[in-house]
Order: sequence, then C-alpha cells, then structure tokens
Amino acid sequence: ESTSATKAPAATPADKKITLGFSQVGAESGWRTANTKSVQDSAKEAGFDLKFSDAQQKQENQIKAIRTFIQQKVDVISFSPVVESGWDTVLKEAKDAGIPVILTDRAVDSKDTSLYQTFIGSDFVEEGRRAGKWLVDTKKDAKEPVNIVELQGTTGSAPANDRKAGFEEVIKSNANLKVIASQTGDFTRAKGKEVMQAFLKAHKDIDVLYAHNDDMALGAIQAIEAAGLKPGKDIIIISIDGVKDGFVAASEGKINFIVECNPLLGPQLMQAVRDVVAGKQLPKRIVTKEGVFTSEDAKRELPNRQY
Ligand code: GZL
Repeated sequence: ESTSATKAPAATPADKKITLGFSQVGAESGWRTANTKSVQDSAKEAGFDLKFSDAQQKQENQIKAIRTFIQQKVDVISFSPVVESGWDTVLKEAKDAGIPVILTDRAVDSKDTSLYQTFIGSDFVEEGRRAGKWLVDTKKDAKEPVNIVELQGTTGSAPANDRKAGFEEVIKSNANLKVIASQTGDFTRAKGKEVMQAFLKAHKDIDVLYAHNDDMALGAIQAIEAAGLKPGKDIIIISIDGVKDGFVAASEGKINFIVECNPLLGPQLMQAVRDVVAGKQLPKRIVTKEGVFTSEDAKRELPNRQY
C-alpha cells in the first residue's frame, strides 16, 4: 500500500562505488566557491564518483544536468536550486527513475515533499532576522528616520526571498527604520557595485546598507568610497555569508555586522548520500549551524576562518 511519507529507495549493494550527480548554482560568489570546494573535497574523501555540473546561475542548465544524471543512472542526485520554483517536473522524472534527490543550500517550493529525501541548508529567514535584530538594537535610540537601502540576492531564490522577509519582520518594530530602496545585485560584486552607484545617485541620505551577501557588500563598498563616503561610518553596512574577504572588510570597520552562512555542507551531504543509499529514512530538514560577528569579533576571528 502507498504511504504519504517518502518510501526509502531500494538500497545499493554495499560494495558498489556510489555515483553522485551534483548540479551547482554557478560560481557567482566567494560563498559558492567555498561550497563547491566542500562538496568536491568531501566526495573525494568519501570515495564517491562525483559528476559535477556548474549551471552558471541558469535554471535550464540545472534541469539539463539533472536529466543527464538520470540518463547516466547515478545512485543519488543532489543540487542547490538557483530559484525556488519550477522543479516539480524534473524531480518527478528522477522519482520515476527511482533516483533519490537531496537538496543542499537552497530550498524548492514544491508542495510534494516526496520529491526529495531531505534539504540540508541554512535557515535564511533566521539570517534575515539576525541582521534586523542587530540594526534594531543599534538604532534603538534613533529619533530621526533611518534610511536603509537593500541589495537583494538572485531574484526568486530562497535566500533572497527569506533574508528579505526575516529582516522586514524584525525592523518593523521601529517605525524609524525605513527601507527606501531595494533591488537585486544577483549575489555578485559587479552588480552590487552597479546598483549601489544607482542608489547613491538617487538618494543623498542613505544611513544603512543591508546586503544579502558579502560579495554585493564588497562591490557596494567600492561605490561608496568612489562617492567620497566612508563605508561602516557614513553608511552602516550589514552583510550575510562571512567569507574571508567579508571578514577582512569587517575587521577594517567597513562592514559593521556579518551574519554567517555556512557553505561547508559537503560532509553533511556525503553522510546523507551514504544513508540514502543504505535505504535509511532521513529527516526532511537538516539545518546548518552558524553565528554572527561584529567588526570586533571579525578582527579576532579572521585568523581562524577556513574560506
Ligand atoms: C546561501 C547561498 C547564497 C550565498 C551567496 O546559502 O545560496 O548564494 O549567500 C551565494 O553568496 O551566491
């Protein structure tokens, strides 16, 4: 009889080398580079045959890669969905082929959760809340409006949607905190710089930048300095990820607060692959652990950062 819960797929014989097909978003940021390295190093360590594809941030390339993995009859498919929607068809093809799927990093909005075994990644809404909470605490005595500009991540992606939602949920507790402009910088330095230039042209009174990742914040810092302003002083900067370059900028006082987003998902992914191949049932959600860092914290922590 069929049960609503996901049926664990048939186990692969223990001696056969496990083949994992992995579709990566792209190479858009320092975070992504660290994430790719973690997946590749961990697969090697686990003795898995890894088929790795870089989608250059295009959903159609990820769908093509997943179809190729199905053709190749890999044991497990894993991917980080560049956007939340539009996955049901290809995930049903994987399910019909009896190939289990593991989501990492970003989520999909499929209602049918039997289409994947588990989702290993951060709680992006919580990351947005942490960013908002620091600003509310920092500006609790503000008597004047605090003008915030926001550099959003890739349009339609789970991190962009959720980091925006979590931040807004918290800052609404102080009517002085106003988002006066919000636009996507697609998680890249180049776009972050370009959009910040436009923000600076349109608004003479920007107090805070909330960037959904360090790479866009670093691009924005270039634009802020080119405009003769001091990042971290004339414009407070809050960012998310905690990659090395973000920590350097924070230790120099150019970024005031960093919410960490852990890219080192490789070990947890390979363990999940092993468990799925062994026919084990996995929890639907595996949340990665991560912290927050002020400029002071960043100065102290910089030597310990791995990526
Ligand atoms: C978050 C990840 C985001 C990072 C960006 O888990 O999907 O994509 O925050 C990266 O740096 O481009």
